[in-house]
Amino acid sequence: MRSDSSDTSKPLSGASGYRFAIVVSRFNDTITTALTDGAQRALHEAGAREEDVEVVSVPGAFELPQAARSLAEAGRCDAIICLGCVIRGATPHFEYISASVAHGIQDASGATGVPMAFGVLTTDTWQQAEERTGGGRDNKGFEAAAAAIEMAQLFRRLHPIRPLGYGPS
Ligand code: INI
Repeated sequence: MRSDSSDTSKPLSGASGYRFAIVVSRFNDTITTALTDGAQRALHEAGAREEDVEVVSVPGAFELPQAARSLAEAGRCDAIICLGCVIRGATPHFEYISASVAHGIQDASGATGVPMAFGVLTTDTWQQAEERTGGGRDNKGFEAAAAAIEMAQLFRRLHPIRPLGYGPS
């Protein structure tokens, strides 16, 4: 078992009765579609019902925190899986987008009380992104969904009297 993430080596379970959103960016869409496939595989394996998984698409990774926060504030889900792919180019654009997405997702989760998993690849090359989006359990979308399932379960244990998808109030 890796020590830095949810354990994806064992079968996933316990996602039935929870609602999830996948927020995915269209930039580098071959990669982000493969991340989405990985996340959906994990949710399905864990028993999430298809109607309890909402997929929302946004233009680029920069927009992920905005959409995730809006979904969380609407009380639509127990956990949100944010998926994107930022590939380093010749300008500092990469640094600005990567940092703002990571901080934005963290802030959105903290402000709303809804767990959000970070499934945003930040790579130097397209090949590195492809290597992380295959059909196995090491697909980063699969891993992000596993983290989201674990956090949804944890938050329900920590806040048993709150309704599903509680907001910040
Ligand atoms: N968005 C990405 O998701 N990945 C990238 O690699 C990327 N690059 O390289 O520019 C990117 N840019 C778009 C950005 O996320 C916003 O959609 C855009 O700036 C409009 O707000």
